[in-house]
Amino acid sequence: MKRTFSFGLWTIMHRGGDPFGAPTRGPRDPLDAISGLAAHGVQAFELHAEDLIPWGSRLAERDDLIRKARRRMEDTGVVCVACGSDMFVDPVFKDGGMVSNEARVRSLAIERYTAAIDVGHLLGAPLFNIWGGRDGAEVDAGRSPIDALKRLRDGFNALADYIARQGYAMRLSIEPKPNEPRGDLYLSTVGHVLGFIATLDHPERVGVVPELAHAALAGLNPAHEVAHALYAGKLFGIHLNAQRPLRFDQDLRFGGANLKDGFFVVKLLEEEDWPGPRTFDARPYRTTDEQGVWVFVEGCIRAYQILAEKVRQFRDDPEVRQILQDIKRWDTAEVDEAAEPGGAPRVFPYERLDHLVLEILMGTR
Ligand code: GLO
Ligand code: MG
Repeated sequence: MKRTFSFGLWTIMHRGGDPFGAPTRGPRDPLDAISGLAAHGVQAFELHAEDLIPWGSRLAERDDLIRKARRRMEDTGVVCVACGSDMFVDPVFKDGGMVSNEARVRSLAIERYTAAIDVGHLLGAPLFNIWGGRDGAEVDAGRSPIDALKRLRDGFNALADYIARQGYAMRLSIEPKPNEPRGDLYLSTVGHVLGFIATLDHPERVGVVPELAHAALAGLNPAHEVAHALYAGKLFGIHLNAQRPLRFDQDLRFGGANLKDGFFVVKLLEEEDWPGPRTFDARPYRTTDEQGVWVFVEGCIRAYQILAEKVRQFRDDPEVRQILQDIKRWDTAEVDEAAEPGGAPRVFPYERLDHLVLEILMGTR
């Protein structure tokens, strides 16, 4: 299977600013970002509509930018695999978009999402992915979380309706995150999102886009998060990156931390033959300059390829195979019957198996 690698346009357009400091890199034009991706072996991108079209642009300006982007995509062969909308920068969404306590702002959020859905459609995006940005709270006294969920339900129903009415060939997805920039976000993990989707009018139209860093923010096992989405037939996309658990959202380069987590996520995607684009949503370090951004891009891709190679090595390793076969053998009635009198507990060779993972990852085997 040929893999599609993809990046959020916002990742390579990111200027290195953080809550404590001003940008360290100059601005990057989105069209140049597309060409740059193509030049560095990337086949696809995701974007927020606003990465390409500043909010408030007139229709003629929008059409012009879309025309230019489409031409750039044709010239480079790079495709758009998902679109979303920036619902976090504009102060009007300071209390959230779809969950805001102001009805006016909730309508504005839907207006903005539908405008972005149009942009995604015009760019040929098969997915509209929503990370709610500020759909959360610090002050639970200010809004019942049940009301928040009902507002989210109404919002997602309205967007799914809009896509259907327009006849767009586009699915919807939700990207969970437990916190940041709000103290707590309502759609926090894959599990929360799967439960929530079941309450929508058309659950079949909506899926999940897990992000490794977001799972780690919640102290969860990213591979298990991805597994839940796969098991439910809801893995509509994935955001690959790295993150030390339980900290601020670090969005590290894929492979930049928690190699084992990365390995088990890649193992899952490869073994399940998941056909979707491998999208990287990380940020070059603040210390990286404009050129270094491409080192970041190549690093993400290379990390995936190396881990995919390690997955193959793990699968073909004779000792690993023997251990896995033994474990499987014990899962049969015959072996159970032959168990020692008194039913002594089985000893599983997980110590060795886990060490073999380390040897394979370290390249010492
Ligand atoms: C932030 C998210 C964000 C989303 C993007 C999707 O933590 O990961 O980057 O992926 O807004 O449109
Ligand atoms: Mg993301």
